[in-house]
Amino acid sequence: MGETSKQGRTIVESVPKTIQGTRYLWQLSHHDHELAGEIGQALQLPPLVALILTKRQITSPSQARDFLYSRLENLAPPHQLPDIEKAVIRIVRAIEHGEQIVVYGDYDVDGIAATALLVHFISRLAGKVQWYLPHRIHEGYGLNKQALSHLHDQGVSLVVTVDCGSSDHDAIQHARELGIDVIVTDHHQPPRHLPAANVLLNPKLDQDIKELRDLAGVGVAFYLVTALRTHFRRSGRWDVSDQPNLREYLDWVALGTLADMAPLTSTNRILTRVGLLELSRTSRYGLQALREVCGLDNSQVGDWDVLFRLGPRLNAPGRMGNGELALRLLLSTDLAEARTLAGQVDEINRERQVAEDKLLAEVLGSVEADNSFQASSSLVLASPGWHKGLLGLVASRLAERFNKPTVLLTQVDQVWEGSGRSVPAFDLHRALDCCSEHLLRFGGHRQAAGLRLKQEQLPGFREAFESMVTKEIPREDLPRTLKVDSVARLDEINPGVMTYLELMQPFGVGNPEPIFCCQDFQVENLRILKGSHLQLRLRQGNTRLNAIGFRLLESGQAAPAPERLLFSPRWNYWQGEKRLQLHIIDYG
Ligand SMILES: [Mn+2]
Repeated sequence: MGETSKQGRTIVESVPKTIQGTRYLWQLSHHDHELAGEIGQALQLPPLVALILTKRQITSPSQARDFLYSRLENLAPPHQLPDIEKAVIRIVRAIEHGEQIVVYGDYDVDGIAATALLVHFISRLAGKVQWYLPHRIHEGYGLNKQALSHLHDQGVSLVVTVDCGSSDHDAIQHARELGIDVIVTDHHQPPRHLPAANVLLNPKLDQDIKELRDLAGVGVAFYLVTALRTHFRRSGRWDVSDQPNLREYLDWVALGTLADMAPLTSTNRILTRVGLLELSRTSRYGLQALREVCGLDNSQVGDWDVLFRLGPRLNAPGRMGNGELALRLLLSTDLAEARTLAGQVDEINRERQVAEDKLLAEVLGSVEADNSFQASSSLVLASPGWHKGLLGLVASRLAERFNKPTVLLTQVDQVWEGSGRSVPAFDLHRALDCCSEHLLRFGGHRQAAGLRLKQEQLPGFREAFESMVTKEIPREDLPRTLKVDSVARLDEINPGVMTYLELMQPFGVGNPEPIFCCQDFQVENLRILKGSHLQLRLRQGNTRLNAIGFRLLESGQAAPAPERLLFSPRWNYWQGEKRLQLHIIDYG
């Protein structure tokens, strides 16, 4: 079967529907040629681009137009979030009466970005505001009574949380008894029984909020700031012309939303798209200095850069204990200070990498030493000495490696605390909810969660969790599959197509980077770099392209002779030049 494209070329489809590659089972999904033709014609798109759009839940030319060209003006309005007006009124009262306000955040990138955003905006309104980040090891995630007592002693009368608070019943009750008002702004799944905060601002509280449901913590903070601005504009504080331009905050919103792996659809897609442009030309000293240590000072910042360069560095101080350094970097108003802070953050990130590799090796040793894990559907491991801040990172590497939902626990003050990471098919938060009789506390999302339990609960939890996973994921080892968007010829991967693929960015959760399969090429040159990276020079007809696959080979492996490649095309920036390059995901 073949398809004749508009240019009269043929996209060859003489490949089977599934192909076993070296690492993955490749699944070539069904093409809706009719819809792709309709979209391609209406928007004047290359056939390959139109085809990919049909595989991103787009069912009409107008949806395709919104997807490719959506703008800030298309954002859903703040009042869709229930009780946002209540939160605004309480914050305005605090600002006008000179009350001491505290923004209580979290130590990850989302939490830090959200804290920076709200603190910055309230200061701009001349509010008396300070921030509080809990210490990851000594205090842990969320609000705690001791911190609130301390804030009360300092004369704080209003606490506004960002990226946390939904499950902190006791601490919030304690704050209220002390006379502190609490506004919770959060995006984590709220529990069935809600805490007694003065206001709860969480898009997941209302099933009907479709467009805002997936906001990250920083996204919720951004919407609160938008509503505050509207209030002050209406009350005559600013004309439309001199009100603060909230677009300037979208660099922080993009950082937090991407790093938190929030789905990049709907509102998040617009916020991160514009936010990445803001990040690429940011005037904030902290982000400029951070880009410098990442070697990104002269290039456009993309989704990939946030996930693998900027994000890990901002996360590192919080993982190792105290996120304060990263927050001070974001808020820095002095370039020399920002550079010093960025250097420190970079150094802590290096320490984090070393510690993470060491912990991974130790956990892998435990997995291999215990035969029962081979037959199990899940991995639940506990050891008293493990570094709490690194458990999530290592759990996600194990989940990926073994294709099993993974929970790692360490001992803190006589209880077990830890992190879980899931595989795509399994809802971790729901599973923990079902096992909650064996837990003291838990919270999180479908793919990632935190939990706490007592020593005597551990065996019961392990058993209940394993049986939940076994029920939903068949025990026999499922091959890891990847959905292929389309077969492509090398001459179809050209700058014109790349322009449209760039319009489809940012890629990530909810909007995967397009994956193509190609075959019938000649390998003109093959090199193995550092024992595990594969570099190829490909030729098909008159088209030549470079391809690179990072960590694709086992060390010491002989050079492969790939007949088919699975890849994503990307621009490679090197010494001021921009070159098209195929990123190899797998070969067969
Ligand atoms: Mn978050």
